[in-house]
Amino acid sequence: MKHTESPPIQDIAKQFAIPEKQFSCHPYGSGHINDTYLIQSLGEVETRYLLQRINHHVFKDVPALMQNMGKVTSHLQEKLQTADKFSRHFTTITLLPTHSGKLYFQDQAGQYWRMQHFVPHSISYDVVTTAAQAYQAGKAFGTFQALLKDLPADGLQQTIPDFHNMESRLRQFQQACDADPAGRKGQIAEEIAFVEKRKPAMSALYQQVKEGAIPLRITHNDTKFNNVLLEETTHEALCVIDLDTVMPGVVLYDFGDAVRSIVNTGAEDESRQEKIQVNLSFYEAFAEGYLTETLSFLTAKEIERLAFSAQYMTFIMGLRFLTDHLAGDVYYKIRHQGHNLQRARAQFTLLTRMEDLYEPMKAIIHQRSQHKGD
Ligand code: ADP
Ligand code: GN1
Ligand code: MG
Repeated sequence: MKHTESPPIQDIAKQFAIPEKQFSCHPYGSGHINDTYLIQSLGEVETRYLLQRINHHVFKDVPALMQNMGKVTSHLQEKLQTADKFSRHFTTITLLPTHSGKLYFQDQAGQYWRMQHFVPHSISYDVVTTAAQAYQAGKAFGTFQALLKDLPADGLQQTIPDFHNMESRLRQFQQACDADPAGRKGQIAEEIAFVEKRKPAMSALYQQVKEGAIPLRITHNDTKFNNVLLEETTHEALCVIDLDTVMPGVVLYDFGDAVRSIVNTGAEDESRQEKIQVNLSFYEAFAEGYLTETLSFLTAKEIERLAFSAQYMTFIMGLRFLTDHLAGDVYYKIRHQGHNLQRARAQFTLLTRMEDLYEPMKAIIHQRSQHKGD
């Protein structure tokens, strides 16, 4: 085990094959797991790159993760040259290798780093503000899945095993409750009852996955709205980013997680519960964009469970935040004491709003998938 500190960001950036000699480095983005830095060249023409420190406590096999990412980005690049994608501006992230040709650099402190090109004129948002943005996000995630559908599901390694496995997430929650290492269980009696009540319905969807009724495909597994880059003025979708968790999964995880972040009128960690509502127009726009790109290959079972997948993913995120609160905030970055509990409560409120709107949410999928024959 190495205990030395990491070198300065500037020196790490110099390990990668960027042509410029002088550049600035600034922290960037709002992710909960990795650390991102914007690298801007200081020459006449400004070029931007993103340097990321990969959290190796979360991603235990970084070389395997980077191998996945190499495979996925090459596959996407190849397909984008020939495929009939929705927009000629749609692109993929491009990794920049180190001077020795590797996709990552490991520093003297054991930290892992990677570099990618900054997609020009792009921006990402945490919260959706227009139905057009929701539609673009649907097209982007749908296209992403369509482009990956011929990559065999066993062609990639699991970067986090059992990531959206409900049985294992419930087990981790139970273990955290039993051990209660931070002495916080007493605060969350209401949330424990909330989880208990929903266990059967949530486990039933996971059971379908386990039994193979829902096919395994290559999926993204972290389809928050801020993982789509939009063109900064037109808001046309340009790229799906944050490919750390691209691995075998089911499309329901991607649809559901995207809906979780796209229909929410509040922030993911909103403390004022009345701000958390489901915007059905955003849901409809997202579903329309998504189904336009995926209806040709989704199975009837997948389509049937799309509406519920939003509840599944909102529940599992709330459960994971709550588990981390109990565990003493060991997984997600937090900005203040109780942040994970605040996030969990916001997700559970969002879930109850979705439960109230389940019928219209199902009807929208039904309407939009009418011409599907199987
Ligand atoms: P995290 O895992 O921390 O969420 P991301 O890969 O999503 O990391 O990057 C963090 C932020 O950096 C994104 O939300 C986005 O705004 C920006 N970003 C990431 N990749 C690119 C890229 N290739 N071009 C432009 N911006 C990017
Ligand atoms: C984490 O790194 P970031 O912020 O994109 C998490 C996701 C959660 C998300 C909740 C590897 O994603 O699973 O949905 O926070 N990523 C990992 O905001 O656990
Ligand atoms: Mg991200």
